[in-house]
Amino acid sequence: MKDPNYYADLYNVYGKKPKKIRVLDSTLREGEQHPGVSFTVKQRIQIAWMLDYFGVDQIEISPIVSDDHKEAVKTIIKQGLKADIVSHGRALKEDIDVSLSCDAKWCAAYLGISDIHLKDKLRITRDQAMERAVGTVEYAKSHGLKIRFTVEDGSRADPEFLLKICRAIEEAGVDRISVPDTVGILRPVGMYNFVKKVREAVDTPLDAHVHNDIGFALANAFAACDAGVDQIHTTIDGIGERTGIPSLAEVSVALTYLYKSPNDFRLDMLQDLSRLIEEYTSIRPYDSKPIVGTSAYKHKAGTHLAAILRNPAAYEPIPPRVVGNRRRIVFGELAGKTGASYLMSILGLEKNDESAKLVAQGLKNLRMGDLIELPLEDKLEKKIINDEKREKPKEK
Ligand code: HCA
Ligand code: CU
Repeated sequence: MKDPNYYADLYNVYGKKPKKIRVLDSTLREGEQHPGVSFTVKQRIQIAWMLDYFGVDQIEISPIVSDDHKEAVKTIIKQGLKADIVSHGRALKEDIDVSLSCDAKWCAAYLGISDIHLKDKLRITRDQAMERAVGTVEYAKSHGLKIRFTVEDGSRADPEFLLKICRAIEEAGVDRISVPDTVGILRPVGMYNFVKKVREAVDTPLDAHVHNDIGFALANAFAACDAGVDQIHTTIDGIGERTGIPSLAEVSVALTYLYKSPNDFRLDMLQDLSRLIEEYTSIRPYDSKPIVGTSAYKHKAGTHLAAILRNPAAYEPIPPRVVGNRRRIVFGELAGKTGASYLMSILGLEKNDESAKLVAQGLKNLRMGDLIELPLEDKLEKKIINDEKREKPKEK
């Protein structure tokens, strides 16, 4: 038999050559903008280490928020991590100075360019915005910094002005441009068209920063890749301003399995990363959250149990261990004959078709919904668990 995902894979990569898409994680910047999130300096350092070990390409953090943040940025930069540390601030010389004082090599500057941002937030004209954008890039470059420029609210800006500003900052030497859908108003094809316009106007590498206000963030991030972006912004569990941005788990798994992007992610850290955020913020991911949710690998209906007990791939796109999750089966009124017979075998009861049928009927008659949940490891997982046990030093 072919790999269970063989034909689906053919649809996914249809005529496309996989290209490498990078990840910038902004848990320490966008993530801290989520209501109720505020990390300590130590927590920020630990999160940065873990993100680096996981394999993201860039880690974004803002030193301009508070002295505390500045201290974290300085310390994280000193660690010499593999990922670039991107010091985020407004498109102002004074913010670039803060990044310089942290010894940053990379900075990011954002400036609202839609009419509403210019008029009602910044209270400046388009000409003044243009001057500020170019001035900021030139200032950063003249101080030896690499700079990403974010045309904030770009999806709602006049395309003519958007392209004019992109061309001008490219001329000034910008290293990357972030094309954001700041209020999450685009649908995937809209995001594609938006990015395509910018892609055709400039050669600078592009970042996709997309918000999830209507639930399209993940789809829009990948539509942006199809249009020429080569870096996606994420946060752990997707936390961020309002409804946040795409989650690191979903993006990294999609890149690896659906897009075949050659990244080097330690996907088995994903659930631990999610748990870490839960511990530091008391924000609990909802149980059906893809990849990391507690229900992401639970199987319940009798027909599903029957298949899973023979081959879990029947109802799983990717094995749970690969992403640090665990498979569980739920026994209750939906368990069916196969489920009941499995339950009987682990309870050490002699089973036959007739008694399994009776137990299944009994579970239904109880009308108590789910009764118990059990972990279900496959052969390979059992082997790994046993090896792990063996590796542990014996206690005296
Ligand atoms: C913000 C706005 C921003 C910036 C994105 C970026 C957005 O909160 O500063 O710098 O790429 O959504 O536009 O998060
Ligand atoms: Cu944002």
